[in-house]
Amino acid sequence: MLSSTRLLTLVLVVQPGRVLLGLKKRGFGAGKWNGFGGKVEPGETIEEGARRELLEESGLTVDALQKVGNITFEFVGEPQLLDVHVFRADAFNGEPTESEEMRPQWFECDQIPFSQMWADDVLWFPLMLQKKKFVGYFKFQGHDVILSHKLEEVENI
Ligand code: 8OG
Repeated sequence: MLSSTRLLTLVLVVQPGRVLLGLKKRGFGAGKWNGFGGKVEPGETIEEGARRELLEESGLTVDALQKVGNITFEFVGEPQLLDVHVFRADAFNGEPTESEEMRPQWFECDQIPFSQMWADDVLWFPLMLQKKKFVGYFKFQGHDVILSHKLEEVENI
């Protein structure tokens, strides 16, 4: 039975022709390349949580964060849904720096390592890179298989 929802953030730092990803070194999604993010803590807004996790995991701060997506994940057999708020930043301050959780690396937009990323990412990264907004729902069996999904572009998020 689904009982609760966990609020998470995900930030993609994008520059013309390239995107910054981090290799997750431990915990949920270890071994996968991903944007930077994590749980929203009590007392902070979703955007504050996104900025905090970005700084903790990559060493970067950003002036503006654009909300680009909202994705709900269900994992069969797990009671908690994940509600992931996806942001894009087109400018940053600082130098990408390895943290205990992430090893950052720039990827050309035509060389994004989708085979080493969450299976849903190949479906929505193109929208994010085109600055399109989207809402998605993905039902996973384990961490690699998508049983069903919905993904739609939206005007506002
Ligand atoms: O705190 P923790 O590292 O466990 O947070 C999980 C991070 O992973 C958070 O930034 C949200 C992100 N995330 C998921 N599922 C997926 C997914 O399917 N694709 C991508 N790109 N990120 C995901 O939880």
